[in-house]
Amino acid sequence: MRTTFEITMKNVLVIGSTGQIGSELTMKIRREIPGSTVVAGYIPGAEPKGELLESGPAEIADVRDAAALADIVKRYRIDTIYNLAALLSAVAERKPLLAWDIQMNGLLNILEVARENNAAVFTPSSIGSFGPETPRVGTPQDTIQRPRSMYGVTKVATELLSDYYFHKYGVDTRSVRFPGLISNVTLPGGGTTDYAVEVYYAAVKGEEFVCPIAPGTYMDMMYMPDALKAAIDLMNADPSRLIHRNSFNIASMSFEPEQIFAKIREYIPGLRVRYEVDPVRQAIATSWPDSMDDSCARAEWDWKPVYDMDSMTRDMIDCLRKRYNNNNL
Ligand code: AKB
Repeated sequence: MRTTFEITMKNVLVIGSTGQIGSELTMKIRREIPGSTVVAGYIPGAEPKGELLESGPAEIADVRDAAALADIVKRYRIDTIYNLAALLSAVAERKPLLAWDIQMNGLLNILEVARENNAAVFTPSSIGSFGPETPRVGTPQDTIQRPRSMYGVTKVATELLSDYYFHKYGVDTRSVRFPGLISNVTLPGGGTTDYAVEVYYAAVKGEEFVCPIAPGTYMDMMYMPDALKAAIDLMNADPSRLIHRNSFNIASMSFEPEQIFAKIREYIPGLRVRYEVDPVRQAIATSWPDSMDDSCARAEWDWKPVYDMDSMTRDMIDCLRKRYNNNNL
């Protein structure tokens, strides 16, 4: 168990390195943590390409294959595992057994390999870990968690199992509850909050956006650079200051569809939107908090977001326009 405060992240395995978070997290650690080796873990069919492939090692790392995980962790002397393998909320509702298999059996494999090899583990939780009985506004760090979606069930169980491995075996597990993440490198797939990413792509391409979430539905959202900072800062935080571990509320902005569309129209006035509400996504969104209280993360590891809706929107449009002009959108 890590007991002293030091930046121990050196040999890192990112599982799910080609996904929305993984593709950017892998590159950020490779660039910013000197002397680090970051193994890009992927599953067949989602191979790393370009800079992600060329800038460091890559290995097939299916969370359901315990022997393969153990082999990678031993071969690269991995000290930190980012476990980003998951089916997002809307897909998990369509494939609940697969979601359970990846999110729970996969997590158990990772925690076991971490226990045997003294590695730290970051497995994200989500606003999806809350449910309709949770206080909606200023959702506290410690409160009712009775989600109705399979995604939420696996996220609560992830928090509990990760805490169990910390208390019972001393495995250094840490986690944040991510809001909907907005990014311009890799699209999310199958989440309830995806609309807040997709609308930027439609706006920059000049296409009509069909919104699956009803106006007036508030959810916590965050710009990817803040999410990556959280994932790295928490794993480097002084463990003696951590009262909580799995999992910290983190927040930066909360909005409903009309508010983000109005913000985008300040920069792209021609944005066209039509609503076609998806009942599955809407039911999930309605059961999630409107806005989380992240005071414990601020107090225990100095969490502080940089971006608000305006600075995020300017950066999103700028980055996506560059990609569009290079025929890369
Ligand atoms: C989803 O919408 O499923 C995810 C999440 C909030 O965890 N983006």
